[in-house]
This record gives sequence, C-alpha cells and structure tokens, in this order.
Amino acid sequence: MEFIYNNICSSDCRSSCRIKTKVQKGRIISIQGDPIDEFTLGSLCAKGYAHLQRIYAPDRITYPMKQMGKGTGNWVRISWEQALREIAQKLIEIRAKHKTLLPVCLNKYLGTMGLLSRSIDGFFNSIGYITLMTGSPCVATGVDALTLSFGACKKPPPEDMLNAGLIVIWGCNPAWTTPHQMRLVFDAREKGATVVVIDPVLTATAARSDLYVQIKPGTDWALARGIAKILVEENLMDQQFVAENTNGWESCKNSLEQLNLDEVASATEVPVAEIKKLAHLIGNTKPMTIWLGAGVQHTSMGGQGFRAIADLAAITGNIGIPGGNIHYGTFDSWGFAGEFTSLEPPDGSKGIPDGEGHYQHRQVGTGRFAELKTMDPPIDFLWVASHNPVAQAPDSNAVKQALASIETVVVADLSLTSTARYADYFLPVASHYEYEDIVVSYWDYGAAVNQKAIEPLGESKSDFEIMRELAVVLNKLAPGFSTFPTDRDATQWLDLEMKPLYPKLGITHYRELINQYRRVDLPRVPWQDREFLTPSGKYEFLTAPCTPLIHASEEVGDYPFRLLPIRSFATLNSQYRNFVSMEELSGRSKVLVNPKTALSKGIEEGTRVKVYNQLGEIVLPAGLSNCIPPDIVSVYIGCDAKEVELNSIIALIDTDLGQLCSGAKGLAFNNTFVNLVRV
Ligand SMILES: Nc1nc2c(c(=O)[nH]1)N[C@H]1C(S)=C(S)[C@@H](COP(=O)(O)OP(=O)(O)OC[C@H]3O[C@@H](n4cnc5c(=O)[nH]c(N)nc54)[C@H](O)[C@@H]3O)O[C@H]1N2
Ligand SMILES: Nc1nc2c(c(=O)[nH]1)N[C@H]1C(S)=C(S)[C@@H](COP(=O)(O)OP(=O)(O)OC[C@H]3O[C@@H](n4cnc5c(=O)[nH]c(N)nc54)[C@H](O)[C@@H]3O)O[C@H]1N2
Ligand SMILES: [Mo]
Repeated sequence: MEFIYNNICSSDCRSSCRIKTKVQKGRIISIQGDPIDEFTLGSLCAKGYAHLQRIYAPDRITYPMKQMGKGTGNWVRISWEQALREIAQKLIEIRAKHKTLLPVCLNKYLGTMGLLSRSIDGFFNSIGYITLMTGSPCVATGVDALTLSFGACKKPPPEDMLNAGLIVIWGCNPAWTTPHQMRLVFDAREKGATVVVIDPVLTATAARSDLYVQIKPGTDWALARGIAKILVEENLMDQQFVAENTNGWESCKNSLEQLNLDEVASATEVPVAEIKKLAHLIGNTKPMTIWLGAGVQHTSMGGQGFRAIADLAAITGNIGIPGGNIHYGTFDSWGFAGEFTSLEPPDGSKGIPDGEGHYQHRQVGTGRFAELKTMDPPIDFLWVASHNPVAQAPDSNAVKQALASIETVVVADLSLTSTARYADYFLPVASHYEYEDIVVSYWDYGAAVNQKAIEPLGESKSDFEIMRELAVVLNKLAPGFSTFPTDRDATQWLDLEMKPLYPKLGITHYRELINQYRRVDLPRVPWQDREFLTPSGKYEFLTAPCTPLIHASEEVGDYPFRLLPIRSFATLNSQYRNFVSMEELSGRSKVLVNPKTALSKGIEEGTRVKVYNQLGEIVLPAGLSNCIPPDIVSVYIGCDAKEVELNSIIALIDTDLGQLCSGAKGLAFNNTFVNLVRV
C-alpha cells in the first residue's frame, strides 16, 4: 500500500513549498513538489529534494543524550524520563535559589516556521519571567526601516512582479535563494520589463540582469541618495504623490541639495554616468518595483539604506500601484495574536518591572552571547531550539565560551550541530514530516497544513511534545510551576492559533486547507488606499542629512579585505552541508578571491589560504573568481560547516535599526574585515 501526504517545507525561506510525500510501509519513498502550489508550480529547490536524505540521515540522532563535560564529545544515551526530570529539577532549583527565573534563557529562531514551534515560547511564558534572546539575526533592521517609512511591512503577491516595467533587485540573490520568484522575474522580462541588480558580487542573479551595478558594500544609502538627487534635479518625480501622501519631503530635499554626486561616486564606487543611467531608468519606467534582500540590511547602515531605497519608490510614485511597491516580506499573514505566546506565568512570578505595574521578560539581543554571563543575575540555564548560533551568530568563539560557562545548556535539534556539541542535554526533534503542523508564508501568504506522513523516527518528538511533557513533569515535581495547558492536544492548539486567520482564508477549520491552495486574503496592491500606518498617516521620508556620513570612511587597519559571506544554493544557513550529494553539487568549500588579489598574495587556484583577523582564522583552499571585487573575499555560508567555522571571524557589529520591532538592533554580518596569507 502506498499513501500520499500533503507537506510543506517549514524552512525559513521565501518559498514555503508545497510537497507531495509518498509513503510505503511507514517509510517515505519519495518527495515531490506539489503542482497545486501556485507559487512554485510543483518544483522544489536542491535542498527540498534533499529532504529525503535529511529525514533518514545517518547522523540524525533520535534519542536523548547527555554530555559528560561540555565539548568533550562524551555523550551517553539517556531516557526521556531522565532528560526531562533532570531539566525540570534544574529549573526548580533555579527558582528556589533566585526567587525568579531570570537566570533561565531561551534562544530560539526559525529552524522551522511551523506554528507549533511557538509552543517553545509558550512554555517559557508559562513558567515565569525569563531572559529572552530577542531580536532577529535576519530581518529586524529591514522591518524597522520599512515600518518607519510606511508604518508596516506589506508586500504585493509574487505575481505582481509581472506588472512591473522595471524590477530593481537590491542586495538579493534570488537565483540561489528564491528560485521560484525568478520564474516571475524572467516572465516579466519576457513581457518587456528591465531587470537591474545592485550587488557588490556578480551573482547568478546579476549575471541574468539587464543592468548590473557593482556597488561597494554598505554604501547603498549613498547610491540611493545620489539617484534621488538626480530624480529631483531632472524632475523625474511624481510631484502629486509626494505632495499628497508623504511627510518630510522638504528636509529630505534639502539634504539632497547638499549632496555632491562625485562624492557619491567615490563612496559607492559607482561612476556618476552609471548613477545617472540608473536614475533615468528609475525615473522613466513606471511601474517600478524594488526587491530588497538581506545584503543591505546586514551592513551597519542597512536600516538607513533600506529607507533611502524605499524613498526612491515614493519620489517616483511607485507605491500603491500594481507592479510597484517593495517586495520584502509581510507580517500580516503570520503576525496574528498567538495563543501560545499569550500564555501567562504563574501568579506571583517576578521579572523586570515594565513601569506599568507588571513584569516582563528580561531581554538580551540576539547573538550577544558574551553578555549572558555578565548579567545580574547571570544565566545558568540556556535552551536553544530551531537555531544553530555557534555556526550562525557572530563571533563563534564567544558563543562557545558562553555556552561552556553556562551550567546547563539544552539543545533541541535533529543532529549534533556545532551548537549541540556545547550542550549538556541533546533532545532529538522530529522532522516536519513526523507531526501535523501549519506553515503560513511571509512571502506569498500561502497557508498549508503539513500532514503527519510518518511516525517520529526513533524516540524523537516535536518541540511541542517536548514542551508539553516538560510542563507535565515540572508540575508533578513542583505543582503549579507551569501554566501550560497540558491536556490540550496539537490539533486543538493549531485550531486556536489559526482562528484569527480563518475569515481571511475562507475556512472554518484548518484541516480544510488540506488538498487545496489558499492564501491569506491580503490586498493585491498594498497601500492602494494611501493610508500609511505611520503616526502621520503619510509615507515618511528619511530626513537625516547624508553629507557628514559620506565622509566617514570605515576603519580597515590591518585587515584590508571585506569578508562577504554569501549564501549557497545548496545549503540553508548551516544546514544540508552534511550530505555528500549537496557537497558534490556545490563543490568543496573555498575562499573566493579576485585573480588580482590572488596575484598580489601569491595565491593560485587551490592554494590553501589563511583568512584571519582580530577574532581568529580559518583556512580554506582559494577559488579564483572575477565575480568578486579585488577588495572583497567571500565564503559560502554553511559550506564550511564540516571543517571550519566561518562566523569565528565574523565580528559582532550592530546595524542602525532593529530595536523598535524586535527589542534589539540587527547584526551587520557584512562589516567584517580580514587579511589573507598562503599557508
Ligand atoms: N539557498 C539558500 N536559500 C536561502 C537561504 C540559504 O542559506 N540558502 N537562507 C534564507 C534566509 S535565512 C534568508 S535571510 C534569505 C536571504 O536571501 P537574499 O536576500 O538573497 O540574501 P543574501 O543571499 O544574504 O544576500 C544577497 C546579496 O547581497 C549582497 N550584498 C552583501 N552586502 C551588500 C551591500 O552592502 N549592498 C548590496 N547592494 N548588496 C550586498 C551579497 O553579495 C548577496 O549576493 O535567503 C533564504 N533562502
Ligand atoms: N556570516 C553570516 N552569518 C549569518 C548570516 C549571514 O548572512 N552571514 N545570515 C543570518 C540570517 S539571515 C539568519 S536567518 C540566521 C540563521 O541562523 P539559524 O537559525 O541558526 O539557521 P540554520 O543554520 O538554518 O539553523 C536552524 C537550526 O534549526 C534546526 N531545526 C530545523 N527544524 C527544527 C525543528 O523543528 N525544531 C528544532 N528544535 N530545530 C529545528 C536545524 O536542524 C538547524 O540546526 O543566520 C544568520 N547568520
Ligand atoms: Mo535570514
């Protein structure tokens, strides 16, 4: 007998692909894209096709383990009973000693976008006020920027790109990171659209564009301001849009008048003639849409960059029209009030006073592991789930040191990640083929049920089951410790979580989504009503003067090369590199250098090169590439996972925004400088 199940990829990705899963005798025998999916049209990416390998990977660990000495590799298999009892006892001990749970810290990210993973936040809310690693290593900067300008992040559906006459892909490499949207970019081009790519690296996307602009990293705000200046001077503006729907134009215009185009050209390394060409394209082609990726927001002035870029859409009136707007992401399809996240701690719990007579969690910004031991009270217990910070947070060595210094570290994951190696307890989670869940996309706002296709492998459990069972054990040992409603099952939770979305999906129960393609009903053209959600109700121009900034050059000192980590089509952050097939597909890890740089350093293709800075060093073979500018070196994110830790030489540098939406500034992964030497 063969059974077919409906699944959806739950990875942190724009595509959220629908999947048809074939099961025979309780084992998955094939995974295919589901043609019902109007965004993917039934195709998956290389990583999606590798799911089968991932589920049954030989290095997947399907039973709980305890490490006798962090980082020693001396793991012993233990029972769930022992794991949960010891973890519960630790929590009880902390509360007894400190009278609060502030020494307990949760660090969670988007390893899965499934709704049930919110049970992790729910569980920690249910026991008291803890220390929460807030913020986002990914989107906080961009979300804050667009929220300041528009009042909220809203995006058109993917297909609206077909209405554009000009598509500006800015700091984004969708040919590798979002291949499904590339279909629409190509279709738009076939219909006559011009495609521009602005990126320091000649990427696979840039190679397919009509105009490629090679910009110096971190100077996007200057380029956008230069373009704006030309739009004003040559009257390529939508005066009516600006007059009726915006705020701050006069000071924005004043700051543009102060700007010198030659200085912009020297700061951005984009010649004046090219800036003009770009301005003419943007000013003369309507509708124009801008796709903002992760590149700009991962620089120290990324927030300012996003706002200056968005201003170009406002100046030209490309907001609120079909084929216009900004493609970035939206919270409208998943930021609804959560049942899990609104769970309240037991009466009498104490946390950080919020000034209004209540308590709240203590917050520490994502990636700031070094702070965990210097807080008062310091962190004694850390739970990491859906995240691999040793690989993905800046300054891996600082992360490892923090993990080593914390008394109890619990990591819930599918295999022994580089973070799990510094854990005391490893809890095996089930893959998303092993329990029912729901994924709602932040890109195309599709909503789908992920059916349980097979039983959890070995003793693995979903995060939800782990949290629920931990609450049961806790309450048995210390009655009333957790308010988590432990008798509610996953189906009931999913129903409760999804209720606010039912009217927007035209359903009365989430299971109606099985076998059909539904999107959350959001306006096809955002901001068509010109009612912006800013305090003024208008689009807010960036008004900060830019002239002083343009003269502030970056300190590079002994490290003359900027290290730009880039994403590979064959990995998802730190994931998938453990499969031989993916390594075969993408080639072995390399440090990519421009041939000119290589010549000056006596490096040839394949030479082993030490890439180093004040934080540490990594050694990799060199790959010579003209796609990388001479003052940049590049390493694929995740492609190093087996041998070296790329982020051990990535500095923790704040971006300029992120605090408003997430409580912590974003991370400027692209602001690290290094030097090279052959070994
Ligand atoms: N295959 C694959 N797909 C993924 C992921 C993955 O790891 N692998 N990760 C997922 C995640 S978490 C995310 S956030 C998205 C991100 O996906 P994208 O938005 O495509 O972002 P990146 O690939 O990080 O960077 C895009 C480009 O920005 C460029 N860049 C770097 N600095 C600058 C700068 O200062 N200015 C400009 N203009 N460009 C710059 C880089 O050279 C790079 O080509 O992809 C998701 N999809
Ligand atoms: N140098 C550099 N560093 C970066 C970036 C960069 O551009 N440059 N990009 C940043 C960005 S944009 C992002 S989003 C972050 C991503 O950083 P992470 O969120 O750490 O990314 P992943 O490596 O994908 O790790 C996710 C982990 O979750 C696990 N997982 C998957 N499903 C589940 C589940 O159901 N339950 C549990 N408990 N675990 C699960 C996976 O096995 C994996 O170990 O990295 C950031 N780091
Ligand atoms: Mo991300």
